[in-house]
Formats: sequence, C-alpha cells, structure tokens
Amino acid sequence: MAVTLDQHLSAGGIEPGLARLLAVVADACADISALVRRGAAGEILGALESENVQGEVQKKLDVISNDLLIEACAKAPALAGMASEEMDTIHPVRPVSAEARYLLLFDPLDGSSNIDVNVSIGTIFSVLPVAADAPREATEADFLQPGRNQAAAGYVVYGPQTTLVFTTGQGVSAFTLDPKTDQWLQVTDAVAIPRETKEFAINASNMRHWAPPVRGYIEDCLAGETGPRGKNFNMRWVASMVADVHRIVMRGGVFLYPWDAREPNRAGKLRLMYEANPMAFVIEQAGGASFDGFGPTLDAKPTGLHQRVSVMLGSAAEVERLQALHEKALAPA
Ligand code: AHM
Ligand code: MG
Repeated sequence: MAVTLDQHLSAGGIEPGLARLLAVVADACADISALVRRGAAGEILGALESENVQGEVQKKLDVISNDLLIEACAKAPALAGMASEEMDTIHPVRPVSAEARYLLLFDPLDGSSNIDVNVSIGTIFSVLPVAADAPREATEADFLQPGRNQAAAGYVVYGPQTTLVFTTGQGVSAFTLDPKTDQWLQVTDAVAIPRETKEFAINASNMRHWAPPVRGYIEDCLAGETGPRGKNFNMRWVASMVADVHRIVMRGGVFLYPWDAREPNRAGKLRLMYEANPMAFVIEQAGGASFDGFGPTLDAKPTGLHQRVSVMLGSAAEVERLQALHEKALAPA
C-alpha cells in the first residue's frame, strides 16, 4: 500500500505547523486540479472561445486559483501571511507569533497560456519562516529573504496525472493524486536528479537576444557528438516551467530562462520569490543545482516581491558548465 500524504506529514520529522500548512496547500491544489479538468471538459475553455481573448480567461482562472489558495491556506494556524504572482501586495493572515511562524508565496497557475491548448500547467509554492518578539502584522520586508531560508517549497503539475513534489530540506518527495479516492499517494521519497544529461530546455526563438555564455553553451549542445561536448543533445520546451522542471526532476536535464537583450533592464522573465526560489530548493534537494548568472539562485538577496531573475537549473554538471562559461565571460582579458 502506498503511503498517503497525510501519513507522510504526520510521521514526524516535519514541524507540525508546517505539516498542517503543507496539507492545506495540497488540498487546495487538488481543488485546482478538479477545476482545471472541468475547464478541459468545456466549462472554462468554452468561455474563452466565446470571448476570444486568451488573456482575460487565463486571468480569470489565475484569479480563481489564487482566491482558492488564499481562502484555503488562511485556515492553517501556522500561517502569518501570503504573497502571490496575482496580487500586487502581501496578504497578511494573522499576527506573527510563536504559532503563526510561516509565510507562503505562490504562483497559483503557472504556464496559464497553456490552459486553452490543454497542455500541462501547475502551481508553485514557497514557505518562509517569520519571527517576532511581540505579535505584529507581517510586512513585505519579512518576505524578502533569500531562498536558502525556505522551510519548504514545491509544486503541483496538472498534467496527464496531478503530481505534488515538495521538500522541507530533507530530500524531495513526490505524490500523485488518485482521482478515484482524491488522496495523494507517494510515488517516491528519494527524488534524485542525474548529474549528467543530454537534454536541455530553452525557448530557442530568443537565441539572437541571448548573452554570449548562454549562446555558446547552447551552440556547443547543438553541435552534437562531433562538437566540443562529444554527444548529441535533445531539446524540450513545454512553456510551463512546472512541466519542464518536473521532467528534469524525474529524468534529468537543464532548464534555462536566462536574461536576454529584448529588455536589457529586466533581469529575466521568471520571478525569484515564487518561481525560481522554490524550484531551486527542490532541484538542490534532489541533487541538482541552480544558477542566476551570478551565483546560486538560493543565495540571491531579494529586493522586491515580484522581482525577476535569470534562471538556469537542473543536472549539476550542466549548471556548473554554465557557471564556468559566465565566469570566463566576466574574467579580465
Ligand atoms: P506565467 O507565470 O505568466 O505563466 O509565465 C511563466 C511561464 C513559465 O511557466 C514558462 O517557463 C515561461 O513562462 C514560458 O515563456 P515563453 O512563452 O516566453 O517561452
Ligand atoms: Mg508563473
């Protein structure tokens, strides 16, 4: 018999307040999964077709998922506040106290441009600790902690199966949602990303805008077995970070959404606090690595809730190679 998420969370080893919070997040994601599937059956996609404005309906589902998470997670006694891709400012829940000692950040529906074409999408979440000498409301400054501080992080991919993957800093566990019983059943509690890979994920349509180290890295991969890498590479790009990262978590690979010259003042497309950091925590805990163009993603010092960042993560050997190429480019001639 497979271990259920409830059994896993109550087995000890995870602080009880955090365990309860993770259970609540998982329940909310099970509800989002049901909502996503109803969309595929016509209720949500139908509205999209009638309006013919993809952005509006995607936004509608983004907002519904956001509201669902906000309402469900507020019930977790250990939660002092939330922040989301869908909200400009933070959402305090209850005063920070010895009990209410966590903050939750999430992207409620990542890859939402894929909903109307029935391609995998997901939810990404990050849990940070917070403390106070006397009860007080959480502030935005409380959220601006390096990813290294995360108490837990993970994602749910709404694909052919709904799968939850998370870490509390003691390795990575994966659970699949059984649609017959609505229970999360453990797939593994020892996710391990192979160090070596022959697969990369990047939106190659941006190639002409990439910085030299990224361009050089991909050119070497594309050169195949007669090139400097001496092996042929495969490429995948789902355009849902959750789906691309999940593939890497399961079989290795490297994911890149780097800075590019389209908008030189923008650090990247993806967000540090609720996309890059939680994924970097999962990837590192599974034996992979993550790099933001300067150093490990988890060491970046955040300056804003919605700040963007360059993302390179996955199999350690590839991330180390990318880091070396960046260091070489910066080195004095
Ligand atoms: P979103 O949070 O608005 O859904 O955007 C993030 C998504 C990622 O899931 C994905 O990796 C990326 O955007 C795809 O971007 P592009 O369409 O430029 O390839
Ligand atoms: Mg997103």
